[in-house]
Amino acid sequence: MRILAVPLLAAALGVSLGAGCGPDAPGPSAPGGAVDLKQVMAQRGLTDADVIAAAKTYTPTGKHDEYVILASGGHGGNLVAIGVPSMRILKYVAVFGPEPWQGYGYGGLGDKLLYEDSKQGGKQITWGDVHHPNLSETNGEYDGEFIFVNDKANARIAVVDLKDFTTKQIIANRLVMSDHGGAFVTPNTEYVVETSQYPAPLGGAYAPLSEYKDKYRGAATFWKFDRSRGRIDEAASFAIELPPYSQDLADAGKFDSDGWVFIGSWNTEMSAGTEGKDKPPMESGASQNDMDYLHIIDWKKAEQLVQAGKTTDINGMRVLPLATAAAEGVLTFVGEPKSPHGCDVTPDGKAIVVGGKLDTHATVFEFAKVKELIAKKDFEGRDAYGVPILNFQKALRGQQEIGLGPLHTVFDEKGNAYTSVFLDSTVVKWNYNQIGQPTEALPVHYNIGHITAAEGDSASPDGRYVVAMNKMAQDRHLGVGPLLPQNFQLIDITGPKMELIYDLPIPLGEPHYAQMIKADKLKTIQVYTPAGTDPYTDEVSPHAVAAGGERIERNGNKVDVYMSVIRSHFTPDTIEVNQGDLVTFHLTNLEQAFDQTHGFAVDMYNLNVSLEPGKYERVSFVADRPGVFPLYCTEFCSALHLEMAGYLLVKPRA
Ligand code: RUQ
Ligand code: CUA
Repeated sequence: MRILAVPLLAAALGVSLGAGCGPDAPGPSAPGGAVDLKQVMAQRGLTDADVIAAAKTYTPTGKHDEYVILASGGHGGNLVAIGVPSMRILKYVAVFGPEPWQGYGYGGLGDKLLYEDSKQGGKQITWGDVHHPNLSETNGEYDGEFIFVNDKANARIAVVDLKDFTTKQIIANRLVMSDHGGAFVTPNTEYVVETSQYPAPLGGAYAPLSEYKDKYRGAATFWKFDRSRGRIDEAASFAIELPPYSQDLADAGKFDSDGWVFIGSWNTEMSAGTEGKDKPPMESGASQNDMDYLHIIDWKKAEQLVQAGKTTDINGMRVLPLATAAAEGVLTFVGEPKSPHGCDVTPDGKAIVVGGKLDTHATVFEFAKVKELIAKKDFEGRDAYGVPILNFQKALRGQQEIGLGPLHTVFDEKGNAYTSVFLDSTVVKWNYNQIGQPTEALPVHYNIGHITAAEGDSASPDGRYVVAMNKMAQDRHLGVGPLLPQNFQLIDITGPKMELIYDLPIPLGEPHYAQMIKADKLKTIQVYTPAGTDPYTDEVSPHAVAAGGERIERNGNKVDVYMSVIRSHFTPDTIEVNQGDLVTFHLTNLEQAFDQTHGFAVDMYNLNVSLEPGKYERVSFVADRPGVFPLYCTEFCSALHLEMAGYLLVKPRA
């Protein structure tokens, strides 16, 4: 770290030091409100390096960040949007769990996603374990339109629209019982790939653990993304049956390797734990083999076989059987060392980097070699399920000595790779075109998991910033009880050496993965236009009202309230119903002004929606509790916000 003399530093930062500045003469504030930098540094115990780091990250009021990180919220079940370099948290986006501020899960339109579409086996599930959010891509570049999110715990995939940062679809995978390697996209977002983690009989069937090898399976699901609708098309999707090897992270090839998907695995031992007997627990049972198998999938070939009808139907999903995938060259293996974890394709698409959790190397496969070996059917053998295996050495570009426990790798624009090293708690910089050259290690705090870089998984990374996503914070932040935040550390990678410049506590479940996109690629809307737009159809709802069209329609015990919402009143504001009526509020926020959001809550009925400008919402419920229930606006919207209220009067049954 360069140490600058204070006056020089001040000049570099453009800060006036004031007239009387000196070691024993802390001067007064300079004219124009500038402060004495040296005095502030002394008072706060800051070094020159601290101040440089601050200047690199500080983003003055009203100024915006250059990048946005979209991070998983772990088992908080949501997404986090964070500005870079300021590391200011911008938003949590509700995905798999209810969230009252966004009015998600409290009676509004989003309830269908959260409580109906996302059911697994008829069970309502209101949390998720988000691991790997992936941005939609066009020609291998983040296009800023969508982000896809997986739920490891319940094998679900969600589609979040970045136009309004709203979850638009949740799909329950009816084949597998958990996923981990999701939600990775192919270079034009043709497919969103989801791979199972813990093997189980496909389709949710029962089989005892003694039948693990025969009946338990993994699968890679290829969800077809319909860009024009902004939704996954379940009917056009398919899956490939895989051996019960605990498939892990995945990445799609690009350029030379376009049409291929690579998936790590870590349990070729097929350990199912103790099985209640004297077998070793999975921890050691699954760590016996020196090598597991990198799964190499030719998805374009798989697509052809699916179209030719070579699939079987499991729970309504077209599944390409394992034997077919193995025989037809859809699925090939190559060994990957020591409990492999991360699997990352280089920006040029020419190599695949694998980190072994118990290894000291990053292993780099050369895609051209892999492709040639497969074309020549140059196999070293087959696994117990008939899947061809390539020779490890023949497929290799090389192995880079990294340190203990390499996990994930991201890239810059100069051929550098940045690998997170779990056991060493470092970020290691190396060059994937010059394997064997010296590396640079930067200590981070502590036990880094994932890592993200500016546009770092795209075909053209930006360099600039890397963020170490550390799993622990320990002494880094003030104490808040035994459940500690995680710690994101921002690293400046523009200089000759990596520099750690900021710590951000993440007060959520462990964010497993994130992508960092150039902020100007996000084309978010400010209002729903025209007023009355249903955010789930992007069209004006047939139930929206214009001013003057408000009314209450009664049909037997059905009551439909067509209500407009505008500063600072609800029209109508008095709604009388009978106990037992099925009441539906059709709410139209007539505002078209930026940030003019209202809320709509009915006290004691667990109903609460957010009404961003122009938004249509619908709230349906049975008025089963008689009494007088205030309804009010939950979003502070004007000087007369408190007056934005009304009454729901539920007359008791005679
Ligand atoms: S992985 S534990 Cu992303 Cu490293 Cu899930
Ligand atoms: Cu509308 Cu407060």
